[in-house]
Amino acid sequence: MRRILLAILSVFWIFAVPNQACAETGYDLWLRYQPLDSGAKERVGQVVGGYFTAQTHRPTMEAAARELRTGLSAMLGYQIVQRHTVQADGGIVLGTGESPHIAPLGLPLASLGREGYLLRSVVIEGKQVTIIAGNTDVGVLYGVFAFLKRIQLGQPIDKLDIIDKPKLQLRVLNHWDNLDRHVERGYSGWSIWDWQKLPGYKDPRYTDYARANASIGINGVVLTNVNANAEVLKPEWLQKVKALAEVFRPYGIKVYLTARFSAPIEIGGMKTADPLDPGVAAWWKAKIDEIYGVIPDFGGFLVKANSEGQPGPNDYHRSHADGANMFADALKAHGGVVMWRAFVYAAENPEDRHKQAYTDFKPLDGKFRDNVLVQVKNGAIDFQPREPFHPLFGAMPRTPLMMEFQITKEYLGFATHLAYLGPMWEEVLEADTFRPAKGSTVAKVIETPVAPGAVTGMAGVANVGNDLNWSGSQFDQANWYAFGRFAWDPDASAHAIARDWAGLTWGNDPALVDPIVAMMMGSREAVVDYMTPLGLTHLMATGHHYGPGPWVADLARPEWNPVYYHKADANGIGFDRTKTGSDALSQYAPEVARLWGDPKKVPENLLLWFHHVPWDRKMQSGRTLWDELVVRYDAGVEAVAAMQARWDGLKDKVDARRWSEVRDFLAIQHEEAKWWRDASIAYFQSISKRPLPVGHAAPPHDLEHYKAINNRYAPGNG
Ligand code: GCW
Repeated sequence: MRRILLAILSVFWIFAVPNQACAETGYDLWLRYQPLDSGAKERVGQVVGGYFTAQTHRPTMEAAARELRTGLSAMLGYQIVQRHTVQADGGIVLGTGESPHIAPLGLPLASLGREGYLLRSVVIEGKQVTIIAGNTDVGVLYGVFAFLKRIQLGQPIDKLDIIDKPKLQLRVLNHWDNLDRHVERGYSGWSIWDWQKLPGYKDPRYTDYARANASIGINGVVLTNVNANAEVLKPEWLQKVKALAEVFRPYGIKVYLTARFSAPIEIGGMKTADPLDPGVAAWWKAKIDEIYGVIPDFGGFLVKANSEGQPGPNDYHRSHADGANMFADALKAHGGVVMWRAFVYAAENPEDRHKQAYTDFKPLDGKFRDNVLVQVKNGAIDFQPREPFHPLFGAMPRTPLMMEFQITKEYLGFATHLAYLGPMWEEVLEADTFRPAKGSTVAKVIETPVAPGAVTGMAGVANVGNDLNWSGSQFDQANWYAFGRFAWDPDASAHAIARDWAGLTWGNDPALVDPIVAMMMGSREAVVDYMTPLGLTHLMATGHHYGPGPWVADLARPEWNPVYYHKADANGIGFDRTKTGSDALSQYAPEVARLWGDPKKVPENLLLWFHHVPWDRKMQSGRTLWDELVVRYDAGVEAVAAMQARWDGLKDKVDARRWSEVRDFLAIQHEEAKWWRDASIAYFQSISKRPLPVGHAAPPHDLEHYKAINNRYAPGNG
């Protein structure tokens, strides 16, 4: 009888839910829960008769149960329901160690920490049962997502014995969202925070956002731009923040805000924001107490100070530590943290921009309170397609350093260029700092607490907006996904993450996953090749950074000009950062400095980052540097054409709407890759005065044509 009923139900299901395969938009991200094929349905159905938890009426446990119900029901085609006893017919048992059904099993929960989970197949009273357990409800929620992911990826679920836990404590998205919903460096529409309708209306999208984050372990969200607006700290805005916090709380996500350093002046009516002024400290303490009165689990502040015009402690001749510690002292009582950014470079400072953050922060090691994390961008300049790792990693052994990656692709072609950032992040995380010794990779540096119990973390500048597909393109979702996975495990593999994402997002067929993963894995290098090959950097157009501008030389501050970075002249090209130049290399461990300081040993992909090199220098390929540069530009363009060809081959395997969107975006990327190649070659040739190597076509226009292109309305400008 039950089977007949289920069969009827599943027919109903098919008609009730429009066939998503025809009309997917990308809204469902990697949580698509597509119907399983009949074999998988049978196998999974045997394991998941229903689910049981003794711990009801707890918001996070309910979120976990809801996700399980939604996911399994959609994949199996019939409703999965909650059982009232564990023995009903096997199935899934959710709970923490205190749950009466889990406690007696003697599971190794102690090793899971606060957020880890365990998936284990056991037999209870002759019935096969799957345990999804954690020490906290959030651990259970993460376990549910892991379990659902296994099913989506067609992995076995009948003999489970899995334990997993995050290696970093704070796994945080940084939204550069302004209060008017404009997103700085946002290429996916407006901010998803509809401030004007908050707190009255909580868009259901906030819940889907929280689900997506929780599914990859993200546990914190900074709601506001680091170029901060003090208004958000006013009481009426805190009510809006509170409403978001309430939506996120069941998903284990805390909210954070950016603190504008001059807020005591701007909204507090004070004359100064000097961090050592007792009145200023008291103002912040009162403000922080007020925030916790509204949002008891508020996470803390992210601060950009004395950088790009933002106010900060240096305005009062105080150090970054003085500034950070003032916040830290007030947050400490509530368990909050300060994420203090090391992205500083000062106007009027003639020092190589590469060196300035290290110069400022290294002497402050050991001077920060223990609830301060110094948040360091992956490289010393600014989220470029390729940068060597930031010299601060490993150089501040007494200070928690938090990695900051940029998920939104400010310098990698915005939303339309397919660039999977996994390999870029992996490259940085795997890099050996040699501090204190060989093997101290950047991943190790950020994973290892500086003292027992000290805080650790990773931040990602979000690429989420109100576009239907969240991230501006289908493939940019992969970067959000990968960020979560690396924040959970900085030693993860970009390739394995790409495989998971492709399987979840496009379907599990290897005929689909293999070519998609191949596209993804080569995509970032393609961007490097057509934008900034061989260690070149920051050659983007002014302000919006959309398209090439290597010729730009007229901006107020030297380090805003591309010519500052490439230093091309009649003799050669590249930035000398050895002893004969800016000596930025001396900020790295001697082993690293020796390797990168030797033009014969430095990897060619960083050559021009560290060396000014003659145009005729012989490269590993046997070509001259000039010829090699041209070859790289063309390789980048060809790599995009190859992605187009691969994607064309997948037409019958991908739902029509998403397929066409990707096809069109790849066509845009191909045009823009050519634009980058042509404009760059036209410009550098005007300096190198060398002919193009045989077989490489001259740019179709003269240099003036490329210089005249003006995209002043490109999105996301600061
Ligand atoms: O990359 C630069 C961006 C700015 C940004 C800044 C930062 C938020 O161009 O838009 O400001 O970095 O990271 O603070």
